[in-house]
Amino acid sequence: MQTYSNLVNGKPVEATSHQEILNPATGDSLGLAAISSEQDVNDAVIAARNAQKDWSRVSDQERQETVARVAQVLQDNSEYLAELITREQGKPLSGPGSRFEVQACVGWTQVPAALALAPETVHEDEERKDVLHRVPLGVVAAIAPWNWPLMIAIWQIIPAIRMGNTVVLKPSEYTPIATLEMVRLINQVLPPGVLNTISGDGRIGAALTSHPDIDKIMFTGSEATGRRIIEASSRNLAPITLELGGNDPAIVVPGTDATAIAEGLFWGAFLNMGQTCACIKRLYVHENDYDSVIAALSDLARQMPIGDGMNENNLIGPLQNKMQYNKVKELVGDARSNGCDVMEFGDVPDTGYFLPVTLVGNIQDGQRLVDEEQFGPALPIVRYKNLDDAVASANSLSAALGASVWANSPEEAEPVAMRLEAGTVWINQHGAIHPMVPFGGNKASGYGVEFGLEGLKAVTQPRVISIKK
Ligand code: TXE
Repeated sequence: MQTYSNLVNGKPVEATSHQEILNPATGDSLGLAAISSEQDVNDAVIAARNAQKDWSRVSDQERQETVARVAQVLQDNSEYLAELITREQGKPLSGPGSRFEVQACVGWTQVPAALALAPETVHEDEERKDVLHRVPLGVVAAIAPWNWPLMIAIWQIIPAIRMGNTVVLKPSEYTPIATLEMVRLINQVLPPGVLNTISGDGRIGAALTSHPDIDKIMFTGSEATGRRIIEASSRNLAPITLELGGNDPAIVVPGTDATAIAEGLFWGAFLNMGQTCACIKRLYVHENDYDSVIAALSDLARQMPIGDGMNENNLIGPLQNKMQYNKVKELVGDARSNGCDVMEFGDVPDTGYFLPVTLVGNIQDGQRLVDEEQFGPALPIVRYKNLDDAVASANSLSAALGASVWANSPEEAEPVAMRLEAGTVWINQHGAIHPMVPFGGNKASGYGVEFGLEGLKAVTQPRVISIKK
């Protein structure tokens, strides 16, 4: 059986234990992924620390060129990586699936490669000049989740490397293989020690985030783990970028043409089988439009081919893991037992963690499927009587990553959008992230932003050079 190793200082690390990774669509074995020990974590941090001295002295232009070469490696290996993602994570090759994920990795690498943070004169008068420089923090610990395993890892590691930091990355224990392969490939164009990996579950993640020699933590995952990481960081005082998922509301403004928005709403909710931090997780529709929105979404759901994502005709794959599969089933079961209208679509294969595309009507705030993050293909659709109520519902939860407003024109949507509490409020689209546009949560969805110039700043520290004239 093929084994997949961690890479430290540019070399594979011999592991004493491994875990078998299974394809969530078929149950087939994909191979054995290394499990790191605490000693491995320490070795990786030391390697990253040693490499960082030289890497921070490399000229900015050379670092830009190196990161551009990383983008090229991703592009050259895109089909190989996309197939690995589909086999390991489950999202289909086609549609907004694994090929789309790898192209996002390419884009989110090219953009930081082309950006720079120039020194900024923040004050100048006859007596003095003060210039703000952005210098690397040092060693960045990156903890990635399983839903977009390569794309989110790239979001964490590329800005860090671009700005002269080195990285120790831990992929999720559910999806280590594609990430370990991606890191092996891009290490071909990185100096040894700039990007290292460790792997394993939360215990290994905790050993990394509490390591005394870490200077920054990038984390995407659950709120509970985010809180543990904040506590762990008291050991190293590392600043943290925390992306803790959400429970994004979407509001359809009264009188909106349901057929015009149905496709945007559908993929806003069911992208990656709903396993996306910024997916629509609760939909608020005016009582007069409720039937037409459900009809338009049902028409789309009926047409969606579900099955193994290696078959290019399929657009909906399995859930990634049993924990998530059980969680979604439990929340839908709770809605059903409370008398909600559970509408299921699609022929679900009997192997793997497949669930039907599910719309849940006749449901209200306060029910578990509305209030808890389902992170799966089950969308609750809540009727409202007036917009003020919908806005109050949207803002009523502590999660506040994204939100969206849907209307016949952006002008109609914007006043509603301005009232929503979220890191990003989209109009007539949802989850439409872009590598130049800062992205992050408000309230319990975390703090700090990724992407664009703000994302680069987040992996640097300010250093002021103050000159007496
Ligand atoms: O998350 P965890 P899980 C949500 C989603 C899902 C729930 C649980 O609702 O159902 O979280 O998923 C590492 N110190 N999201 O259990 O545990 C872990 O090994 C350091 C939303 O997968 O937060 C993995 O690499 N690291 C989300 C990563 O944290 C620790 C994406 C995420 O796992 C650790 C994923 C510790 N103490 C789940 N404990 C999003 N924001 O998109 C665990 N880890």
